[in-house]
Amino acid sequence: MENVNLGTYASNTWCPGCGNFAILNAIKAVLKSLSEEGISLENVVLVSGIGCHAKIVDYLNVNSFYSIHGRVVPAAEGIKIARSGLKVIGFSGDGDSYGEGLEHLIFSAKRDIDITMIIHNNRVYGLTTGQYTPTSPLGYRGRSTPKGTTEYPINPLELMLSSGASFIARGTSHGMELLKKIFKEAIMHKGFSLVDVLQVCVTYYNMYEYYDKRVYELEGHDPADYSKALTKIREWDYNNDSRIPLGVFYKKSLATHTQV
Ligand SMILES: Cc1ncc(C[n+]2csc(CCOP(=O)(O)OP(=O)(O)O)c2C)c(N)n1
Ligand code: SF4
Ligand SMILES: [Mg+2]
Repeated sequence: MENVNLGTYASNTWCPGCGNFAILNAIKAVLKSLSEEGISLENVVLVSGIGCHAKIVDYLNVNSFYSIHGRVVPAAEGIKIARSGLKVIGFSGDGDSYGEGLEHLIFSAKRDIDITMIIHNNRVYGLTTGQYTPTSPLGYRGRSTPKGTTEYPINPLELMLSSGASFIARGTSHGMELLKKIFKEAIMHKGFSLVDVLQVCVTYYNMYEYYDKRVYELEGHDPADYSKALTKIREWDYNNDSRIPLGVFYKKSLATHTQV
């Protein structure tokens, strides 16, 4: 077994309490367990965008590519197409992939490219100090919307389902065990997988209490059933005050673009 040392020399500059720590710790645990199961970490490549989330690649001693804003998907796709044996994991933000890079996400899902996208969805532009994003709720007050947004958020999981994504899941930064389980399943899935993480930004949009009151894990849900996946994905639309389901909403097996 290879000697797994995932730490790096970079000092961590995330705010204390930031939900990014949960994602970092969960992915570290998953990479260690993949290595123990015989998947060499030399065959794993991480890709990130631009934002607070993107620093995650600085904190992991694994081959990585720090890309530009909104372009995690094309960088990840390029790596996967050139070296189909690699496991490629993209870390992106809600601004990064649901905003500027949205078209890439849609077509990668449509083509079912065998990559994993982990979205640090804090529903705010964290790095640029609190502007609203495509998943901020109606009325969100931030630096660019002091009187509150006048737009409804998109439901990114509904968009991914209709675009053809073959694995769709959601976790939160207060649920490490679930994150580990979902990340591993997403990485092992053959095809395009997306995990939306409700990652709390304690500095610009602290939603811990709001989420803690509403989240629950899916039970007895059949992820192979498209209609049921759609119903569960629509239960919470990133704006209403309903309960928030977590877990794997949808999973299907296809011959992927890189296999045909
Ligand atoms: C092409 C381009 N457009 C805009 C920016 C400015 N910018 C840097 S980070 C960022 C937002 C990041 O938000 P998000 O992706 O949600 O990441 P977070 O900081 O919340 O993790 C923006 C707009 C940029 N660096 N490059
Ligand atoms: S600004 Fe928000 S997302 Fe960025 S490090 Fe701080 S708490 Fe985390
Ligand atoms: Mg963000």
